[in-house]
Amino acid sequence: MMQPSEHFRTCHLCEAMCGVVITHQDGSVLTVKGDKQDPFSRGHVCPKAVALKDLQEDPDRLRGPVRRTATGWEPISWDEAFDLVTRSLLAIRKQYGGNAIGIYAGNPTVHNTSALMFMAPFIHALGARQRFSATSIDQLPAMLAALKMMGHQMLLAIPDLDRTDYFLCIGGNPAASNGSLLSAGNIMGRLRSMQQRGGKLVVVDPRRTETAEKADRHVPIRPGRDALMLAAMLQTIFAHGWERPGRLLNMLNGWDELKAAVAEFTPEKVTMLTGIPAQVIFELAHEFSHAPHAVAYGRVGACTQSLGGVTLWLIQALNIVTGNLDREGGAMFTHPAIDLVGMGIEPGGFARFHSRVKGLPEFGGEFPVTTLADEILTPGDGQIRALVTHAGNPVLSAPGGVRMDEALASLDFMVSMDIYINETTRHAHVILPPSGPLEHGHFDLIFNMLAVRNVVRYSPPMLPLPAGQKHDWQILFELIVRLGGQTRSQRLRLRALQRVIERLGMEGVLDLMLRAGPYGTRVKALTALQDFLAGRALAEQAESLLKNKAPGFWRGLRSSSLMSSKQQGLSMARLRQAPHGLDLGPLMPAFPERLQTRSGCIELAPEIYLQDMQRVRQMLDTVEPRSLVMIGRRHLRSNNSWMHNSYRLVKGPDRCTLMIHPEDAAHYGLGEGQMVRVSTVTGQVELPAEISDAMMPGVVSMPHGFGHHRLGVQLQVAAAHAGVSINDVIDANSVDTLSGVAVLNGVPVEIMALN
Ligand SMILES: Nc1nc2c(c(=O)[nH]1)N[C@H]1C(S)=C(S)[C@@H](COP(=O)(O)OP(=O)(O)OC[C@H]3O[C@@H](n4cnc5c(=O)[nH]c(N)nc54)[C@H](O)[C@@H]3O)O[C@H]1N2
Ligand SMILES: Nc1nc2c(c(=O)[nH]1)N[C@H]1C(S)=C(S)[C@@H](COP(=O)(O)OP(=O)(O)OC[C@H]3O[C@@H](n4cnc5c(=O)[nH]c(N)nc54)[C@H](O)[C@@H]3O)O[C@H]1N2
Ligand code: SF4
Ligand SMILES: [Mo]
Repeated sequence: MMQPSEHFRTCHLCEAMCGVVITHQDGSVLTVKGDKQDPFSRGHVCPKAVALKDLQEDPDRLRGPVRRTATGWEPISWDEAFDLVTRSLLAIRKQYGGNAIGIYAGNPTVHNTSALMFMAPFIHALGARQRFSATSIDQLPAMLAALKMMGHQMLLAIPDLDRTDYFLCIGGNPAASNGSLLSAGNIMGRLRSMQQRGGKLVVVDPRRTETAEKADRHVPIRPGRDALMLAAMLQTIFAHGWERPGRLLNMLNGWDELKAAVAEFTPEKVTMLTGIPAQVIFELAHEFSHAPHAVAYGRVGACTQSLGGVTLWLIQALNIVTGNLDREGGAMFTHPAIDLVGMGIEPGGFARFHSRVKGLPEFGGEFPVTTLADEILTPGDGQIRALVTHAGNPVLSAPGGVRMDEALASLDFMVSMDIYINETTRHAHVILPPSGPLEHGHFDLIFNMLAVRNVVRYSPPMLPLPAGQKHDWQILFELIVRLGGQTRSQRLRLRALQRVIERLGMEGVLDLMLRAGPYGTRVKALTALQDFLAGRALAEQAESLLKNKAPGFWRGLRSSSLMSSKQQGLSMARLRQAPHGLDLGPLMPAFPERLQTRSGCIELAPEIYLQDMQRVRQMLDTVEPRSLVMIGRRHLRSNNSWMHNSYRLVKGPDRCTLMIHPEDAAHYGLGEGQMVRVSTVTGQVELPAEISDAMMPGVVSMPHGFGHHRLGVQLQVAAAHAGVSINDVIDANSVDTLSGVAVLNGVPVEIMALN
């Protein structure tokens, strides 16, 4: 028996990047605790941290490739699996072209360093023209606003929580989610500190959430009406001369257009529609514009609704008009150690082309996942016949789950890179499972860009890669070689590059990126590597990398200097000496230097939003029947659809309930715990009622990520806490017509009490 040892790493399960200390012995985890020496999270963890053990040790987690046969799943060798996948995909590509191949990348892809790093070249090699991800059921409107206003989809403004005096939180519930597009170790503690400094937390949400309970003010709002409230706040600010853009004024386009666009939205006019008294909107506008530092922030509830696009724009407009963008205590931009914006990854694009069946706009080259089933089920040129999924569970996570199930079952070929046989992957012909969570290194390429401080940390693998297993990137790279080389010589080049990267390891690639970054020695010879990782011209880049056009790359590979600490600046060696992570300082003003717009100015009133305001204006004149509407909900002990197989997380009272206000419950004759049927145009589900005055009357709430009863799912614990899937009753046809994001909140429903 070995002595127990300690391992320090970042928990990758949500965006908060908590440092954890894991004690382990002989390959098994003994304890998982908060790492008090982590400068970012200072020992904070949530109950999900222990799930690192449960995931690593889960007997249901796949340890090797499997193939679906008529009689069940059969283990196969990696070679057989890669052969089968390559043969099937190439045959379909040859017969029908790249339009017939689709890919869906799910949320954990962005929490998995090596997968994220090699996803773009993989997509390039695959030649998939039909790309989908969780973006279109999540943060798309925030990225669209960044693209249109700041010129780059990744220039997301982060609330400077530690220095603000007023945090206006719209449609986010950090007490459950731990913060999103807002990485902040111990976010609730940080908010408490703000309140202790005399700052105010204001929560706009149809439910009095766990965050709202802690707030100085909770503003209940009718779902989907945030744009009206925001327009009225801006109108009030302009009408009273409370605007003060400060230094931003010299960097702005569109001031007058914005002012005109909100002019008719007086607080009185929006009161009926939003359910917010005019006086409250007036007070919010006054407080926000008079606070020394204020920041408005909108998350899932603000994004995934029928006015998600304009809502996220108006939130940023509010920050700008009050001078709170790019300013201490306002909404700021990070200067990350690996700067994807500075590295020149694609700024992104919107509506450059449209989806085949429904004509929905692409965003960043992707179509909304709400139309994935249409693209699979609708015959014609460009119909998807083969699908690749990576770390995604669209059967549960995307609207129209029942039809998604049908669509996936009809595919000619499907391969999933995933750790489980779940609601989605059970349709795959082959599953290629990557290494367990503690068997690979971790570096937050994305969340360092979204954090309230500039931080950086590397977590080495805690356990060696078990024999016969592969990391996400190794799976992706093998497929890059097999699918990406059109000719023999191209394949040979890619194979040679694969060997180079095998030797470098993910750590070596990260080292190069760190050294090329703003805190490194600024090795500038990485263009070929960057182009490769951005998915541009694979074989050519392999060639130029191999031809020594990237001296830094080779220097790193050849000399032991790669891991030596003599290097100046930030490197992997530096990070290895700082097992608790490094704090690189508070957020700093970034504009105009980091602005990426063509005009060099912040675009305050992009045309697409001005046009969409028509839709918001029309709402002022329509009288609509008051129907019951449904919103979503997250719980601290859950994580989307894939962590219900940890008994420690799912045990306790049933969390898949329909929350309903007592008045509504009485109206429908519903008692506590009684089964209730929820129906929409799409379908129906039945679940227990949970009566709560935290709900706004007229609004019910159901969590997502449940519905594990589906036949063939191999998740023992989850199946015993199956619940039902909200996305079985959410209409996949319902999208924000501007951005294409799914409408997951404010969904009209009918309910009926069952006996
Ligand atoms: N424990 C846990 N943590 C998670 C996750 C998880 O599943 N569980 N998921 C992770 C992921 S992928 C993400 S994207 C983040 C999400 O992070 P958050 O956005 O902070 O999380 P949600 O709980 O979805 O918060 C959305 C809130 O919007 C409210 N809402 C619904 N409709 C409306 C509306 O029309 N207007 C307004 N103003 N509010 C509305 C809901 O009541 C809810 O409180 O959390 C991440 N962290
Ligand atoms: N109604 C409603 N629907 C929603 C939401 C909502 O608020 N309401 N929220 C939406 C949001 S914000 C999101 S982000 C999406 C999430 O949607 P998805 O990303 O589609 O779903 P997840 O539940 O995150 O599924 C993650 C999958 O990744 C696998 N996995 C986990 N770790 C790894 C890994 O390291 N490598 C690989 N290869 N696989 C791994 C898991 O087994 C699981 O199959 O759901 C969305 N759906
Ligand atoms: S809040 Fe919980 S799930 Fe998120 S990083 Fe921290 S410990 Fe992990
Ligand atoms: Mo998400």
